[in-house]
Amino acid sequence: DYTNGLPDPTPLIEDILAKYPRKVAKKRDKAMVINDPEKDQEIQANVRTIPGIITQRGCTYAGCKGVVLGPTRDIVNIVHGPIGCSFYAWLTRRNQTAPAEGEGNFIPYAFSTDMQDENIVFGGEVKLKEAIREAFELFHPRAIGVFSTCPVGLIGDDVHAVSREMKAELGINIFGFSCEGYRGVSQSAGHHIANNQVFSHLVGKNDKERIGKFQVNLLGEYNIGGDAFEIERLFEEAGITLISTFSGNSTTESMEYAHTADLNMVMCHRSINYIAEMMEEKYGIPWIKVNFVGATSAAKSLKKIAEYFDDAELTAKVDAIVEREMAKVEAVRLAVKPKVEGKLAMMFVGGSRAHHYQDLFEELGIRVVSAGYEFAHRDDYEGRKVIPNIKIDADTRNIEELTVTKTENPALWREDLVAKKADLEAKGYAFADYEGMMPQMKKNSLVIDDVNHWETEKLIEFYQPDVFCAGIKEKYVVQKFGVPLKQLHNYDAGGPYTCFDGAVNFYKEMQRMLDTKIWKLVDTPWKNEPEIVGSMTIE
Ligand code: CFM
Ligand code: HCA
Repeated sequence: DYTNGLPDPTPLIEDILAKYPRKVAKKRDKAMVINDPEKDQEIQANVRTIPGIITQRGCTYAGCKGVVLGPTRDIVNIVHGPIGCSFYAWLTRRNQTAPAEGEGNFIPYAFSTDMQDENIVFGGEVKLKEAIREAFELFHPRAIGVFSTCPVGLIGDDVHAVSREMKAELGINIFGFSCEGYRGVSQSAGHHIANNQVFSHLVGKNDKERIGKFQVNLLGEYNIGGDAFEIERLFEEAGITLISTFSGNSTTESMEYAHTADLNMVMCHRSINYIAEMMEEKYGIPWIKVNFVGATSAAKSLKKIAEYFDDAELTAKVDAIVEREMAKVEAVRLAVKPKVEGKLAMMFVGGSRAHHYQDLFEELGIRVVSAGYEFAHRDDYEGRKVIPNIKIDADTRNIEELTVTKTENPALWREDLVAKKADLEAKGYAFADYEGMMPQMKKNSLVIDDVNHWETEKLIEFYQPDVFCAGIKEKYVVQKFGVPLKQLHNYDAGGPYTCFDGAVNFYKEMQRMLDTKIWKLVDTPWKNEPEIVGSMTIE
C-alpha cells in the first residue's frame, strides 16, 4: 500500500549494485536516480552498454531503417547486408498504413541484397547495383533507400556512390544511409542518420501550392496499431490540414512538400527533433511539442495548436471536439478506475513512451513506481528549461539565442512565420519547450536508464508490480514472475491508444489485465527449483 507515497528504493539500488564488479557498479549507479521533482537532478544516459550485460536496446540500423523509414509506403527500402538483418526487421513494428486506391505499398516486402561470403571478400557494390535495378524493374517505385548493415561498413562498400550512380541511371530518387548497427550506442544514432538523409533528399523538393488554412506536419508519430489514424480523423474534423507525418501512414511524396507547413508538431522528440530543428533553421517553421497518447494529453495538444493559430473558428471547433469526446472518455474512466486504482505499474520502453504513457496510468489512479528509457538522452529525462527566447541545445545543453537564419533558399523562407513567432515569443510563448520524464514523476519513484535483465528481476522482486510495460524481449521472462506484461512498443494485438477512443481502449485493456487473479496463480519455475545446476563435459 503506497497511499502515503512511494517507498525509498535505496535498499533496492544497493542490492542491485552489490552483484556487479566495482567499475560496473559505479557506472550503473549513475544511471539510477531516486526521483525528486522538486530538485534539478542529473541522470547518465546515451552511453555505451557495458559488454556482457543483457540490455533491452537495439542497434543503429533498427533506428534508421526500422523506425524512421519503416512506416513509409512509397519507397523501396533495400537492406544491403546478410539476409538476417532484413528478415528480423520485417514487419515487426505493427505500423499501419492506408494507401489510396491503386497506390503502391512496399511496407509488407523485405528487400535485401542477401550478401554472401564472397561479397564480403570481393565487395558487394555490384550486387547492390543489381538489386536496385531489379527492384526498379519489378516495382517502379518513386524512390529507393539503401541501408548499410554492419558488414557493409566493415568492408567499406560505398552505398552513397552506388546510390548516386543508380539515381543517374534510373532517373528516380535513390539515396543511401550509413546506418551500420555498430555506429552508435543504440537506435538513437540511427534516428539521427535517418533524419539527416530524409531532410537532404526529400524535404523541400516540391513547392506545392497551399491546400489548407492551417497547415501542419506531425513529427515523431509512427502509426503503431493505428495511432496516427485517430489523430488524422480529429485534425480533419477541426479543419487542420496535415501536410506530412514523419513517418506514420506516410509517403516520401508528402515529405517533399513538408516545408510548406506553418507549424511542426513534435510528438516523439527523441527520434525526430533533428528534422524539426533543421526545418526551423532552413525554412523558419517553428515547432511545438505535442503528445497525443491518451485523452487529456490529446486535448491539451489540440488546444495548443489552436492557441498557436489564434483563430476563433478553429478554437471553437477544437473546444467542441474536446468537450464531446471527453464526456465519452470520462464515463469509461470512472467505471474502470475503482477496479484498478492503487495498482502499481513500471515501464521501460524506447525513448519517449515510458513518459508519454504516464498520464494514462495516472488517470486510472495507477502508480508508476519505476520507469526508464532504453536510449533517450538526458534532455528527455530531465526536461528542457523553458526560458522565452532562449533554447538549450539538445546534445550539448548549451544555451543559445533562439534565432532563425535565412539560408540558401530565401524564396521558401517564410517571413510571415518568423514574424508571427517573434510576436508570440515577445508574449512569453516558448517554442522549444517540452516536458521531461523526471519532473513529472512522483517523489521516490526510481528512474533507470538502459535497464538490464538483472535489474528487471530485482525491480520485480522489490516492488511486486501489477503490470510491467516493455517489449517482446522482456515479455515472457516478466510473465513467468506472475506479472502481466503490456508491450508498449507494438501494443501486442491492441491499440490504438492515441486520442479519445485510444484512451478508452487503454482503460478497458488495463481493466482486463489488472482486475483478474489469474497472474497470481502463476508458479514461477524457479520458486521450487531456484538454481539449475548444469554439467558439461568437454572432450
Ligand atoms: Fe520514438 Fe517510437 Fe519511442 Fe522510438 Fe522505438 Fe517505437 Fe519505442 Mo519501439 S520512435 S523513441 S525507436 S516513440 S520503435 S514507435 S516503440 S522503442 S518508445
Ligand atoms: C526496435 C523496434 C522496437 C522493438 C520492440 C521490442 C519496436 O527497437 O528495433 O523490443 O519489443 O518498437 O518494434 O523498439
